[in-house]
Amino acid sequence: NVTLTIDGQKVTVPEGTTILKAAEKAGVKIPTLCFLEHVGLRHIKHDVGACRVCVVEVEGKKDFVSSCNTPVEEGMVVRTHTPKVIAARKLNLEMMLSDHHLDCPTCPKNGICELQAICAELNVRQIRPQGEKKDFPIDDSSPSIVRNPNKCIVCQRCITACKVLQTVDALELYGNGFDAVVRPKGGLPLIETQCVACGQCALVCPTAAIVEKDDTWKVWEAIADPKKHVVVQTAPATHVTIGEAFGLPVGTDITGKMVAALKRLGFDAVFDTNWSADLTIMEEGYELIHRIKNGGVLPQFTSCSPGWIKFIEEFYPDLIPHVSTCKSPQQMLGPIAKTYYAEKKGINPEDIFVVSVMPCTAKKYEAARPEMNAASKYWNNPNITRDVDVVLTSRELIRMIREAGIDFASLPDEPYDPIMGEGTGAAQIFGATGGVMEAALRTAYEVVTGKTLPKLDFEDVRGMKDIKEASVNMNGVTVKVLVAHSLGAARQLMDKVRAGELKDYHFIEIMACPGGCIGGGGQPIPTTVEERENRIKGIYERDKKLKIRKSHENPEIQAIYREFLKEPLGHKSHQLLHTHYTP
Ligand code: HC1
Repeated sequence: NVTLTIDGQKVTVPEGTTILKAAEKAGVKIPTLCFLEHVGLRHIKHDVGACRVCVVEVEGKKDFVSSCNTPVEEGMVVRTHTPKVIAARKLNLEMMLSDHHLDCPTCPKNGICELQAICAELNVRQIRPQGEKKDFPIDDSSPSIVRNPNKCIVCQRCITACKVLQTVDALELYGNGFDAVVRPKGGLPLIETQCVACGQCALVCPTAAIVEKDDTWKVWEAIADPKKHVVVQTAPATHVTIGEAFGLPVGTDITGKMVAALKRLGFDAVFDTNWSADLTIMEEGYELIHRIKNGGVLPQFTSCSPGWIKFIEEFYPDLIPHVSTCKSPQQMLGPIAKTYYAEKKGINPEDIFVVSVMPCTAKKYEAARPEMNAASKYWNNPNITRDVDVVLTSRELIRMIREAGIDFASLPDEPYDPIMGEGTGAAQIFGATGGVMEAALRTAYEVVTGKTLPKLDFEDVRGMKDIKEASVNMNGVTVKVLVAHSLGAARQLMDKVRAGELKDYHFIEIMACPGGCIGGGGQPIPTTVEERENRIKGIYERDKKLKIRKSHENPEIQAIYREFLKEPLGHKSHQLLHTHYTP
């Protein structure tokens, strides 16, 4: 242990503790800006000391030291809030503002900008140094993410998220001093880099230097068009996250309120991606059984997380034959809306406009993939272009609800519309890491054994551990499964698959984001480790509450097989619900 004095108080902390943490223990709050305790997972920290907002005076040292990354020393005497320290912090912030555009009223982060908040907290009222305003071009080359380097304060949180958490490493620090900026590797437009569109950079960016692409205007236009029949689907993770923005506790189940809000926004029908998650389980579960019985490529990998799909295409193309051919639930609902639903309702599929509400920035990229046009091929009609026309992130839906003046927290609960509105508990847990696997096991066990599963909860695959493992005996075969979340964890598993070390495993679930979709790049900010954990709690509580908790027992899924698809992996399923990735 080390004992030091902070603002006159003696504090004893373990060796290696930073001044910032020791001060916290002494009840002293030092302001921070670039510091991030946990980038997505508890073991990934960001303490580069770049912003120098957390500086303190240490007796005997000539210069101020940044408290976030300076370890304590025996006998150290620290002063955190002397007039000199306060003035230094303010000056550091003023330097940051001196070349900033200060277009706060129209900034996408207006009201939730950490730079704005810290300036308010530290009572910054003037900008003495005057620098030349930055003049970088805005990079909107990605369908998911917009980079505005003029708003970059070089905190480098995005670099840690991309390089350490996700091991994608698409961003770099370039230049120095006033000219320093974070940019895509080699100065390329983002779309030309290895970026997988996961949006973890946008979650940690304190300003609007990296944000989701705003597509809300396309949805307003579609709703205003009387010719269009505009339907919307809501992802599993959104059921427990949208409420945060309206003051409800993190993890609150706001399903009924979200449906009510979407109806008030003017959507013609409100459907649930949970319905198509159940459909995915039918197709993916049967695919797994088929691979096991027929000597197919194993382990099978899940395919619903588009950031993960881009990651495997980019870094492990040789392993693509392991990836399930199932499209994601988002991309299953789209073509079904423009075929089965269109037929049942007698609506011209050309007039159907499908909107998704997703926790994920990569879903925008997924929907824009050229092969995601199954309805067009089904009808042989080039006027139908995409299966899913627009993807909104959770944050965009929140903005639309605010724009429409809807008092979200006091809305009544309203039900989804029939045909694609029913979702089971199995589908609900798709939103948390391990959920797709657990849902698949609930169905595969009963299909293979013909017996009722004695216990529905597969606790081993739940929770925030990076890599989880379980095995289930099905008619004498021990089915072995693995689950990983975050692409850094996925990389660990992929290296083992490549080395032939996981040959006796059958199924691997990968979700690109820490915690699964509840921690997606399009979710409400902040998305900290604590938020992720509370959202996961909300997901499993909703699963427990639902009467039907297994995908194959969903009556609307049984209906689509009876009336339209006929059987899992059948002809229509292949036309509409499956795809192939080319190595
Ligand atoms: Fe997900 Fe999925 S669970 S990928 O995380 O399979 O985004 O929520 O919608 O499609 O269902 C996301 C969430 C989501 C799909 C489903």
